[in-house]
Amino acid sequence: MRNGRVRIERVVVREIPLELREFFEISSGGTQARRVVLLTLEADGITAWSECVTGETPGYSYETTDTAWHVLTKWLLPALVGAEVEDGRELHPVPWLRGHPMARAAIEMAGWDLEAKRRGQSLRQLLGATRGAVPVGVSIGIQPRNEDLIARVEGYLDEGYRKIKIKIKPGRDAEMLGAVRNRFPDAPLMADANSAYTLAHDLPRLRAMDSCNLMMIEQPLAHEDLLDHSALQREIRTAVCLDESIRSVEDARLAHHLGSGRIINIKPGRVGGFASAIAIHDLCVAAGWPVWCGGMLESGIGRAFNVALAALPGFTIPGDISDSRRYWARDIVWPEFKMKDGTMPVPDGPGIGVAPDIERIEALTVRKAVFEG
Ligand code: OSB
Ligand code: MG
Repeated sequence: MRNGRVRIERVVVREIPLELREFFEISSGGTQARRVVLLTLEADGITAWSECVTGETPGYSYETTDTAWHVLTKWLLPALVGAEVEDGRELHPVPWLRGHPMARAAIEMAGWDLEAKRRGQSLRQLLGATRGAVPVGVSIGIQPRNEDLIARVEGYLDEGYRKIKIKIKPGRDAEMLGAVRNRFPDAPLMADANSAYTLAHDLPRLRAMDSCNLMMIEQPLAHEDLLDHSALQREIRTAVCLDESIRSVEDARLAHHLGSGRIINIKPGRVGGFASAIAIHDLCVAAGWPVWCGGMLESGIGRAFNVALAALPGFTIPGDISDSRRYWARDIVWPEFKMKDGTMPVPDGPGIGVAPDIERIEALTVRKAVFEG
């Protein structure tokens, strides 16, 4: 345990390309080649890591790899280097900067890794979470053919995943989900629309999906909407789960007040970091809403944060936290993430509890900015 103030001496942000093993399509578009932004903070002889979860296109959020790079290198990181705090979790440079929660979260979460490593604790311990393993599922991109989708669902169920999330879009929805449900009458299935529908035009389609006995339907309506989701939740039996619409604890309070769903998918990057994610978790526990931890096709570095967060007690629904092998031919951390009996073990080494493969990361780096002082 190191006491006293800690000063951020050096900060490095890098971009590395990382090829997904399989093309991943959501309603707004597809990804094969991820452009992963990694952050390291050096302080007190410790190197803390984090991953910025932005996507390549502004199809999920307005933030992208390039907007995060801009906001980090122009505003956030110059203000971070030289900063001194009592606790790494207090690193919040540039309080006047509006928006850009994913860019800000990268700093905040690196601060959690730093603080955990200073204390010789795992992220899970620093969070006060007690579970040593968390139930997990898998998210399957839109498949053009039902038989390919069914083969994947079958494979993942055989592997032991406890929730199968199927991406949908208009034209690949009710009929397709019905075919999967027919084949797997009791499987824990859900759908994620990534905002592909409107209440005004698509209620009949949404009603058709309502009869597929899904665990939930995630983010059917507009990415910033809460009002229409509230109206929709009154029209269907299936639980509505909010993803894109929840960017802060204030959004979660509104969602509870309006009844805009019954479940929240918490992604720490989307909501600005761990502190915000914990506040949303606590609010949901108090309101009786179950939560689960979503994913953004992270490398093992981002995944380590998700697994630790999901060890909090309100995360009762399996998260979108899958094996490293489900995403990558080879992950950039050691050991890789490997599910056992439908659960992901939570690393218990200091901080993120996995070791980034620094040599490989360095070799893969296509751009890098260094801040010292
Ligand atoms: O909506 O949850 C989503 C990936 C990219 C963008 C949005 C989403 C997703 C996923 C992937 O569903 C989940 C994972 O990382 O396994
Ligand atoms: Mg989603």
